[in-house]
Amino acid sequence: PQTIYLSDYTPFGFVVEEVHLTFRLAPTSTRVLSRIKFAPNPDATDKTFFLHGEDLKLIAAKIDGKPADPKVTPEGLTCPVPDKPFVWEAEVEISPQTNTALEGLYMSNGMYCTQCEAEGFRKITYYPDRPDVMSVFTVRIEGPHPVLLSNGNPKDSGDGWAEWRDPWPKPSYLFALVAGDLVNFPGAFTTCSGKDVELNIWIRPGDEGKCAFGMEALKKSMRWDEEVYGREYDLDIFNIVAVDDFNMGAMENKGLNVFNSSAVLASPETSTDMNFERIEAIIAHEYFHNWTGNRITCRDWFQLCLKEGLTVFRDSQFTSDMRSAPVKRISDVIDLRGRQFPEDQGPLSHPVRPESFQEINNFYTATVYEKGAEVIGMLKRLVGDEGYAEALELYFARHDGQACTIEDWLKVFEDVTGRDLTQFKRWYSQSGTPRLKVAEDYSDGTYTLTFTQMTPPTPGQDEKLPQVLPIAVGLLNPNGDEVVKTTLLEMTEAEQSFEFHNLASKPVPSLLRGFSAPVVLDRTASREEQVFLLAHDTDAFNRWEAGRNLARNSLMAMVRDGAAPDQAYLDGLGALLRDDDLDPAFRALMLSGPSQSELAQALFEDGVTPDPDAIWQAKETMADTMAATFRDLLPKLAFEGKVTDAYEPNAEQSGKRALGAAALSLMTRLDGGEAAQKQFDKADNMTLQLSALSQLIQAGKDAEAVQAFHDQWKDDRLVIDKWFGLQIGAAQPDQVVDRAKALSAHPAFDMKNPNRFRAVFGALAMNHAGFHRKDGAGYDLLADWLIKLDAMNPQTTARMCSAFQTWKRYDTDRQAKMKAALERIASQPKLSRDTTEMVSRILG
Ligand code: HT7
Ligand code: ZN
Repeated sequence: PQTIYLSDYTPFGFVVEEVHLTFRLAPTSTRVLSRIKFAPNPDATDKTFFLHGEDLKLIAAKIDGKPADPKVTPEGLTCPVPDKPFVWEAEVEISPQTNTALEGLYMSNGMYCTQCEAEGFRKITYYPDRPDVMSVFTVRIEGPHPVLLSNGNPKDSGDGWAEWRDPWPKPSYLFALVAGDLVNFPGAFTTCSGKDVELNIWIRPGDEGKCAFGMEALKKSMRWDEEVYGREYDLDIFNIVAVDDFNMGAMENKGLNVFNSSAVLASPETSTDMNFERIEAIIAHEYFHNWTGNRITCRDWFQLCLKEGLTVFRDSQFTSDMRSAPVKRISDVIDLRGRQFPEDQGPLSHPVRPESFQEINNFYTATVYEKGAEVIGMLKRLVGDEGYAEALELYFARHDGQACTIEDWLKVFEDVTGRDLTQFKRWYSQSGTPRLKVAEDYSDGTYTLTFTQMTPPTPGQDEKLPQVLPIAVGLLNPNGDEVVKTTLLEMTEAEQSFEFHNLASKPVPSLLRGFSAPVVLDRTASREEQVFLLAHDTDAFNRWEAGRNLARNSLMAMVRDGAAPDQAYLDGLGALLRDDDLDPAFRALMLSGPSQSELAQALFEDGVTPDPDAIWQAKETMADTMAATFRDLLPKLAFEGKVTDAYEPNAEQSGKRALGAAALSLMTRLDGGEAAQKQFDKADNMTLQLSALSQLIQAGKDAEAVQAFHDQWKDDRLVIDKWFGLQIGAAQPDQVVDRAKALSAHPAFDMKNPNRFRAVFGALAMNHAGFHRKDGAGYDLLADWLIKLDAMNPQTTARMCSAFQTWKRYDTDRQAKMKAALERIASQPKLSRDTTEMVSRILG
């Protein structure tokens, strides 16, 4: 496959002044007629008229009304064109029904829908399918469907047809079309300047009861973007459509967002608190793209973090405002360490702004999204809230309607603050997670912190230069008082010292507060110090971090040396759990402990080959010990989960239920599932029902409950996804592979549906000890199914290959088995470009 380089960017030779599209819908023979006004681009030197196009049957092509003479290849066409403005017309035929890749125009449950980001529009018609070509679109849809939708505002409609016009110039990746037998859940919003906007969530009949939460989330997002970023909505209508078959969470098409149904539909009976929170965040994310992505888009796909990092950062701010800021920060860091760190520390490591790719779909990664958002968080810390607000104002004013680069983005910050961001820009070009070492000294009232930063080599980048690290630090005196409030240290050198004067005694440092930079803090703080911070730190994040460090160190010692669980950790944790003034959600997070995968990585970095079975056993022992230690406390905490008010998916109630679930999980170890069974029988919402089912599965007391759950929910596809996933995710390691095999033979398993495929095989890959079974059966099973899926859906297959990205962590036997599985995938004769690239990068 061809490699594309950032350094090769050149502008397209033509501007597109106007696009008219007509769709004559038919499942296997949709006709797409395009009429596009092109004009020579004065800023371009290469004047080749190349239009992307894939899997298209060209019926006719004309230039200025006369037959054209295009040369067609599998990637597109070239054609001689006049050296002046001209009109290109083409008619192509496509087959949405057989499009199982879910890119371009495809069908899901009889409904037509599109997914064009990143390069799906070229599967709809011939077009310069690149984000820097922006144009206004008019779309006519013809088909026997009650609902015919596209971007922008409705223009006209009649029996079996509808026309839409989007007045805002956009790149082709934001194009969308939906047609089908849908019903709407309506809403309305009046913008800050008094414009009325019609809102709709379009769904399959029967899903009307699952839209109210999404609609409220949309309105809250619209208001928040006005209030916090001064961004007003810019069309008469905003449509959201729920689709069952979808490769990712959702898509921000202008005025017509398309959502995976799991990312928008929710009801208390069928959705968990976590589902509600995720839905609120995704709706906000897609809505925020209207300004950060759509009005200001990316010049090329290397700049993806320009829209994604910023929009993730904005949706995190939104969630922090709607819910608890510390809990959101802790959850984001758990997610970053769980998904982005392994990526950045393994063979798939790439810069936030990559410099080359074969398949852009493989770069919608945790690095581009989550590390991209962290980089913006650091920038905001460095320039301050006011500087950030001013820079964003300038960004919107200067670049509205443009396709931009990271250079444009950083320039607004430089112009507003007068800072030189040359060194900061390394965050966009250097891959890998920096490691930060700390040494301390105290003499004559002066406390000195000396930091050393080092980023290990990553693929293609052997040498690393020092990066700008904003390090938020607070100092506590030995009786727990904060003697230095949170202070931002700006580290720019490989080694740098910072002094604090006039301290009566040696303080205890609270470092990297709020996780102020996405680094690994390599510090062997004493156990006493961690216990002290767990009890006293005023920074909620670092308080949690101290507990997490204690838990991790204890678990590592258990795996490595067969040590017993650390009593000091359990004592400190117990004190927090008993503190009713602390947010239950925070206490639930304190109870959760590091994941098996995180422990595997930590052991690996410590020079110990991680043994998944030993890690699993250590976690079990720790949980058993916690259950015994907190025996008296658990019923009270579990009781917190039984909120007496009517169910609300708000932060307060969901925090109590999260603490209740954590307590129930420990109680199950003591009562063999009695309390869980009671909760399961009585549950009147999915959060309680699912947490109880999870405990019953873990306790091996699940036969009846699993059947009852299935019978109750067999007609609800989103709940049945949970049913598939939980039986594998919560299973004992030795049962995981067999269960995944059995469930993949279940009549309701449908590999064409990404949600269902991920429910089974995503759960297999996520069950650490089950997937890494010594005999390699987990690896073989996943490889078998990825090979099958690749022929249908390369995008989802390639993403799921990342289950193998940590293969070099493990013992030689497991390494050999994982390598063999990867090589077997790689050797498939017709493997997609997506999967080929992923597997070869993982193999290195
Ligand atoms: N901008 C979107 C990214 C995306 C996508 C979404 C659905 C299916 C395939 C996709 N490829 C890329 C989603 C977002 O970040 O908001
Ligand atoms: Zn996004």
